Amino acid sequence: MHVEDVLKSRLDETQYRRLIAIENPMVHEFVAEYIALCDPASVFVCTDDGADLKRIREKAVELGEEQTLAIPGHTIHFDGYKDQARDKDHTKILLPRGVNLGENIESMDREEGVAEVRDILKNLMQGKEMIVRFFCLGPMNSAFTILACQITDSYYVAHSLDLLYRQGYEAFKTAPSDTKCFRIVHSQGELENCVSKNIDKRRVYVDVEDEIVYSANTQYGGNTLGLKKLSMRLAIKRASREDWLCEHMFVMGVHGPKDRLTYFTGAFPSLCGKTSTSMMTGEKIIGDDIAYLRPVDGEMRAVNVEKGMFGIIMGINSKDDPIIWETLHNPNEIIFSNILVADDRSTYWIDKDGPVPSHGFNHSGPWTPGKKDAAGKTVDPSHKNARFTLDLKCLENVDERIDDPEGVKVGGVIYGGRDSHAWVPVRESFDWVHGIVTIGAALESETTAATLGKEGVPVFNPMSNIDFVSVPLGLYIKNNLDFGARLSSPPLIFGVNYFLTDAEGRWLNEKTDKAIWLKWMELRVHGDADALVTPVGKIPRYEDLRKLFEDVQGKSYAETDYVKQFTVRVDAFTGKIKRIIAVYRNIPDTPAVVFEALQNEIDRLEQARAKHGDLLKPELFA
Ligand code: SPV
Ligand code: MN
Repeated sequence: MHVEDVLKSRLDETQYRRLIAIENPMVHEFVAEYIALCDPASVFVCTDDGADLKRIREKAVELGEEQTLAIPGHTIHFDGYKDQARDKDHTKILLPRGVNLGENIESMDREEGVAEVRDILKNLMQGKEMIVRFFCLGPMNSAFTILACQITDSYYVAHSLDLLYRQGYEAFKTAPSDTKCFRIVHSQGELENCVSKNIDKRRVYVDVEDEIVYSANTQYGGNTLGLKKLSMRLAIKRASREDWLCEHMFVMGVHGPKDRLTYFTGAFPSLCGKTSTSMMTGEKIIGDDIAYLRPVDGEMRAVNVEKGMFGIIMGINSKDDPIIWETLHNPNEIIFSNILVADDRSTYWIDKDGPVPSHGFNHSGPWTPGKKDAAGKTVDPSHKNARFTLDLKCLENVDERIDDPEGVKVGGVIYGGRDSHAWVPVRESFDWVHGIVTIGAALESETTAATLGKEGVPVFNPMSNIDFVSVPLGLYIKNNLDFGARLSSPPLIFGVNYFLTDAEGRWLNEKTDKAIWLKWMELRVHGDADALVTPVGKIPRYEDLRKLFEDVQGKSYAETDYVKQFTVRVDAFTGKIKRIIAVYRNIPDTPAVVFEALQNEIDRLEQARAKHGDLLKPELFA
């Protein structure tokens, strides 16, 4: 293949000029290679210009990939019935021969994978337009910036990318010509009723050596928005080489006394409260999903890799999520996916306020309550993983420093799990190593009714990143440990758990309590609250929480509730730690300090139990 010949013969004059205005040969080769392989009918090189972005939006509607809704700016997109979530079985990291990431990470031989997916991509864009897009991951003109080029034949995907990522055509034009960018090639493949037809040939392969992602025969955002979790795997690998971190974390600002704003990052597995924490009323959001973290002058600095939100819509209601609720009902540019559209073209999803529409359409076609699918199963109005896509700038709580090229200084790192039995609602680690090991690397989430299989089974998910880690897990943990060692003022590390229950299985906390835990963590970062030192870390004093509940929510907080919530349950904690130790025993190259810190925690718990019994009430540590 001769790059110049392919580009000259397949791009019209305008598109050709646009492409070669970027002087990076890597980009030219990438585009030419996939024109030659996928054989599109035409090629559209999209710049950052408003007219180009408008064309993308209009084409998505014209081709039926999106439909307009009652509120101006809102559209709906449907993925195929079996294409509405990440395909974990067919998402693989491609590895050179001899490299092994261990059994927790889906991988396959690189040569085999590339050959297979190239075969699938062959001629897959025939009759369609290839769209070439340029973006910046992280803020522009910053030490954090990574440039990314995505090719897709889906206008829905191209449109979603506009809402989620910072435009990068101009940045590509001015970047040095040898800049190494992330490259993503996606084709939704053959369509039937506007959805990908050949789901059996759905593949998402991530080549972390070459920094290329291949995605075929799928539409769902998590499989096709190459800049999201797919580039995240590339970034984790690059970060591992360059001594920084890419984490599955929100970035938010929490207000303290006298308008002080303290920034936190937070990693929570799905359905553990990540978005609702980052969207806490009265606080500020920078990002809700992916952060790049770098050590700068001894501090941890964080940026949001993205600029938009691809959020789960199930359960969003006016009481618990007032800001998102408001935004979803205003004329903003929003793409809804896999929800119900009523006859008046208003929207409905599982657990939305108000009555269920008596008639409408969703991914299954015309819908009425009680509709059954071919297998006799009731069809919900919306999919459990139905989503909304929007630019964070349309949220009133977006922080003004969202695009700060320096990032923000992180005062605290939060890891949140779903744990009925052990973790107290909030605790602070003794230090960086204790926090990374006994909180971050020990993170688990219990299965819920929203996942398949038995409920309440703890699933190991270190740093909530198990699905995305692209280096051996032991190395990934080591990178996290080393990162803190390079900081002169490392952030504090906290563990939170919004799901603790009593012996009868009743939740011990209200949904709104997390606002108070955030305020307490903010005070701790500045040394403005004391803490009680327990065997598993530092917990709040009753008096400080009582005051916060009173000042922030005007609520009285009973000491009996505090005692129930913050009693350390030795059995449950040691059981959990033993489970985690067993997992790491099977992970090669786990740093020795992981086992030491976990064993020390068990020893502290056992010693306390010998003295005080299984239930360690907070008063023991006062
Ligand atoms: C997640 O599942 O963690 C998401 C959505 O943020 S996806 O893009 O599918 O990864
Ligand atoms: Mn996520």
